[in-house]
Amino acid sequence: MTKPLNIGMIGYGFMGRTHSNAYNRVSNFFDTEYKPVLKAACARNADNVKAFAETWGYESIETDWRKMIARDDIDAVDICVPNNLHKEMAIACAEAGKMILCEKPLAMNVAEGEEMCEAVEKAGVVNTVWYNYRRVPAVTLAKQLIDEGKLGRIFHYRANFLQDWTIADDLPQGGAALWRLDAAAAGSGVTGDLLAHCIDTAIWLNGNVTNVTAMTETFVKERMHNLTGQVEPVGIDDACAFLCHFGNGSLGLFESTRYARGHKALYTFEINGEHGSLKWDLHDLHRLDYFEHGDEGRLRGWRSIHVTDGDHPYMDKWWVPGLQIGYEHTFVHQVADFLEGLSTGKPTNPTFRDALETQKVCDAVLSSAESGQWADVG
Ligand code: SOE
Repeated sequence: MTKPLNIGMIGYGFMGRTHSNAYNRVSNFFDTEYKPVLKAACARNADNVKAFAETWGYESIETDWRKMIARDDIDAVDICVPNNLHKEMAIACAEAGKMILCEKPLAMNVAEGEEMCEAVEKAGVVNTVWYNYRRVPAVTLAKQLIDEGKLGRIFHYRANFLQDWTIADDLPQGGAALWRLDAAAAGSGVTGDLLAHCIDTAIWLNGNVTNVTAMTETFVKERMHNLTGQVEPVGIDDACAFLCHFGNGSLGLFESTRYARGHKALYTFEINGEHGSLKWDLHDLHRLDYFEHGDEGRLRGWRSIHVTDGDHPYMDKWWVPGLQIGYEHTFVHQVADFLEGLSTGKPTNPTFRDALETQKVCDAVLSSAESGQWADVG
């Protein structure tokens, strides 16, 4: 007998679509006790949210998020709005006793994130943050191999997230799809938007970051603001690079930019350990490259594991061995784990508290870039 989990979605942008798709698909593939029901979608623009609700199958709409979270027929709220709205909504949801699935990054900064953690912990509500790349099967496999000790002592962690969509200097900032360029809505640029993904994965795979030294650049200094109609200074970082130490003694090197012409979403990482190394690339997301020093010398070399077999993470739930899945499935996996967590009582990682660790690194990165000094994390 399945039990309904009534979802209230706030927002209808790119992430609203990825999450709605996941709620719709999950029960076709994962056998969970709870089953999501798309109860209500909420946004200020009634026509737009109505169209969104019809496309994805939401039963009703609301134009006032406070009204939606007060509804008795909503169990869990999905916060899919710009970063500057996360805190207020999450705290109100916690006070209303709703479960929360919050889009990344957790908050605008650590201070906000702390308040959010306190609110969910005080209310005892189930919570998670959508750092979806943890649930690419190849990335989850990397986690398994590291936890089994296959790499031994880790020396280096390297990650990049490269895009090229903001190079044009006549691209406006602010409003609808362009809020990521507006510091007031996003908090930061590539640091909170893209490096946050790299940091989340890195902490998950390699443990905590202790200190950082960073540089940022804003290549286009002024852009027209869609909400004011004025040309205004750009407050976000267009590019960011940082070095760091991890608590386990390894060294980290991270770079992100929206000015790497030719790269659309090139998220890569490489980890070098005493006994082996791992490499992963989002553009080829179903492969994990693995080098094992213990292999017989004549045969030693990088092997490219096609992570599509039944004994690979999540893959027994999909098609037959050898057939790939993709980006949208990472969100399905997060919903599946969330539903499983409701049955087992096990929190779905990353919780707000886990995601606060990423926020601490982001804040340290931005503070180091500003001061020109090394910054301690947290
Ligand atoms: C930005 O372009 C963006 O959509 C991020 O906001 C997402 O978190 C990332 O996964 C892909 O790129």
